Amino acid sequence: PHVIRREDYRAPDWWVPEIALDFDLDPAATRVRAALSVTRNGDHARPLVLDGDGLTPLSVKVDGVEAQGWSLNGGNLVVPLGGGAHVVETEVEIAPERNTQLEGLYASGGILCTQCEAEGFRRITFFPDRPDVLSRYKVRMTADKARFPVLLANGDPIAQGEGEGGRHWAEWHDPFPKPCYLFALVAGDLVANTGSFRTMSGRDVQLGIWVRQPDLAKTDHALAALKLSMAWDEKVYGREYDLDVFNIVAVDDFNFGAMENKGLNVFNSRYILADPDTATDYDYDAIATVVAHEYFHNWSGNRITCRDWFQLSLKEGFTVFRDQSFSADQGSAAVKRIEDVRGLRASQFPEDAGPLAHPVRPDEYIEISNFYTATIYNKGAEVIRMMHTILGPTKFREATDLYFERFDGTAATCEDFVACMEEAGGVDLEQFRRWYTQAGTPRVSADLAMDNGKARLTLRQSVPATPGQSVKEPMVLPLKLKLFGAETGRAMGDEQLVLLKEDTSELVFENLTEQPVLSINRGFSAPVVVETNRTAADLAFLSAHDDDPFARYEAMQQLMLDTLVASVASGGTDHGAVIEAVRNTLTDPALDRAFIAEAVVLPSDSFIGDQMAVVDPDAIFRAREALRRDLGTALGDQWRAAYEGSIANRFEYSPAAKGARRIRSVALGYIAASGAQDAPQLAFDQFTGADNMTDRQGALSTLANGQSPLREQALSAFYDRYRSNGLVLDKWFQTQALSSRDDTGEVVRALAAHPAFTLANPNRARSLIGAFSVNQRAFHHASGEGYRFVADQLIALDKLNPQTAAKLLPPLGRWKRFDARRGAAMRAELERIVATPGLSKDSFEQASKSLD
Ligand code: B3K
Ligand code: ZN
Repeated sequence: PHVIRREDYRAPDWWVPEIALDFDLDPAATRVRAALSVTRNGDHARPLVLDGDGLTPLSVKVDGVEAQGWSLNGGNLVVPLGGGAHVVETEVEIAPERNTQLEGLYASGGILCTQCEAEGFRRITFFPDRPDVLSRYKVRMTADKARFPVLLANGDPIAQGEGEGGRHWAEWHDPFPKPCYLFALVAGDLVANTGSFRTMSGRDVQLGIWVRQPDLAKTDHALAALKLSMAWDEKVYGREYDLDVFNIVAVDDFNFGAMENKGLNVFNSRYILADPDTATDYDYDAIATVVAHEYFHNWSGNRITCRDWFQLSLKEGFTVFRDQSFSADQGSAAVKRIEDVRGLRASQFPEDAGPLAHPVRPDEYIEISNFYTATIYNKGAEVIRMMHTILGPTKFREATDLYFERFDGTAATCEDFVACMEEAGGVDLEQFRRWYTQAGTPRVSADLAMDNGKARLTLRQSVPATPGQSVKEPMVLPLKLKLFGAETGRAMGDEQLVLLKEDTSELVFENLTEQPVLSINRGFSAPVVVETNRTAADLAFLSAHDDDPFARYEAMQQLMLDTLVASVASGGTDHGAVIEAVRNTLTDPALDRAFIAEAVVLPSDSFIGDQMAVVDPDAIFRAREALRRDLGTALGDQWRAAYEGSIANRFEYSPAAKGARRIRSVALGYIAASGAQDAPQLAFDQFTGADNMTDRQGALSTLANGQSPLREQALSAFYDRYRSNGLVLDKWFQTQALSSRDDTGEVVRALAAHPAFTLANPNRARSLIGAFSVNQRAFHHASGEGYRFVADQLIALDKLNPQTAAKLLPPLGRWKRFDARRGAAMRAELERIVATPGLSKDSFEQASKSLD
């Protein structure tokens, strides 16, 4: 397969300033007529090459005349042109209902919709499908009025009317030049929850969240989040919305979370639909985050787009940083930071340590869809956050103002963004740019030593080798740190921001009156792994006294991790320090419950595994369960008190109420872990009595992990109640796939044959296959059956939907982290995938790179 390299970038041979599209919509056969006004870029004699994927031209015209001499080259249309400017018209026919890849124009539950990022537009019409070709779009759609009463596209509605034979039409114009990956249209039997927003300059924008009629009652939360996002972007970044309408459509079949098409976002319905009965607090939060993310793309992505796909993090890293800051402002910033770091460690750190590691700005790819990764998104966001930390909020804002002003209406690069940071921030980011070029998670060791009333802090950094990058240069690491007195608990001086730039560096603290304890990487100021010489007592101390909530959480996690890693290694069960630290946190009246709940949860099986040279899934599981049991037993009264103290009379969606539900489900988990006789009944009563999905699913998970007969009862009651709600059925599959029971592998294999299971819907595929493959103990069952099952499913899914199949492949690629037997079994499955006839380039790239 063909490798695309960043260094090969060349400006396009032809521009397309205008395009008019005419769709005659029909699920079985849609006619697409495109008229492109093209202009030659520079002095060259190369023909116009229009990307096409699976298209057959029915007609090709140049300047109104049937064209001569065009040809097809690997699906692309090559049209020789004589002059500097022409109008090129093409006509093709496509079949949306047969499009199982969900890329291009496709059908989802009777709705016709599009997904074009990254390279889906070429499945709709012939076009230079690259993000640096910006065009003004005019779109006309004709469709059967009864089946598709609503016709939407980008920009503003211009006209609509009736046609022949029960058909009708609509025309939309988008005044903002955009790359074709931002094109969208939707046709369907939809209704809208509408609202309006007055912008900072006093314009009224009509907002619409479009869904099928039965879902209308579940759209208020998304609409409210949209309004909050619009106001937030004005206040925090000075960014105003620029069209008269902003529409969002929810569809059930979607490869990703959502898509920021100009003025017409298309969403996976799981990130729109919510009511207390069907959505958890986690879902509510995710909806607000994704709505904000897609909205923020209007500036960071649409007004300023990417020059080429290697610059993807320019829009994604920055936009994730923006949505994280937005969500932090809606509730507890500390809890939000904890959640984001937990997510980074769960998905990005393993990626950076494995065969698919790549820089935030990659150098090459086979299939760009494989690069919508945690590295591009989440590490990319951390890189922006570090620049925010280095510049400070005021200069950072000046720098983003400069960036938006200078590059508005263009396709820019990561380098353009960093240059604005340097210019407006008055800082030199030369060495900092390594964050864009070097893959791998940096490691920092921090050793604090006392001598003669002085403390000497030695910092050392290293970046591990990653595929294609064996030698690494030192990075710029912004480390926030502070010392605390071990006896008094008092801060010894202010927090400092240290920029570690060398391999090694030393800091000396003088005139210390007591033994200091080091608090470092506060707020997770750098996305690195920190190793310190702090003792269990130091960590317990910080978990009770640090004044940075993230550092406090981190100290507790490190204490738990050290304890667990030691017991995996030696089988030891010295749990006293963790129990006392958890007791302190749990009973500290000054802490909010959402924070407490995060702090007392043990690190996951896989995060414990990430600390070990060779992952032993069974030993990790045993060690973690033993600690959970001891915590549950030793603090039985405290868990009961936390549980009883957080019962609500009725559902409310507020930070305080969310915190109460969170601690309640964590407490229930520990009560069950203690082996208390009444735990299953307690969970079952919560399950049946709950007035919201958070409590119901929390109870169901607890039961699903256990052996009680109430487990079956709850699972089948849940299924019966929600059998017609796809998003909730996903939870039913997922809960079972994540179960800690011994028989999870068999249960999951049986569920794959359940009538409600299908690979055709990406959410459903992810709810079973995706969830199972992150259940470390179940997936890595010594029999190797977990690997075989996942590989079978991925081979089947690849035939339908390569993008979603390839996304689910990385867990199979982590074979180097496991013992020889498991490793060989995993490799055998990867080899089987690579050898599959007709395998997509998506899955080929992921599987073959994972074998190296
Ligand atoms: N920009 C889209 C990405 C969809 C691409 C899937 N291959 C979603 C987002 O990041 O907002
Ligand atoms: Zn995005």
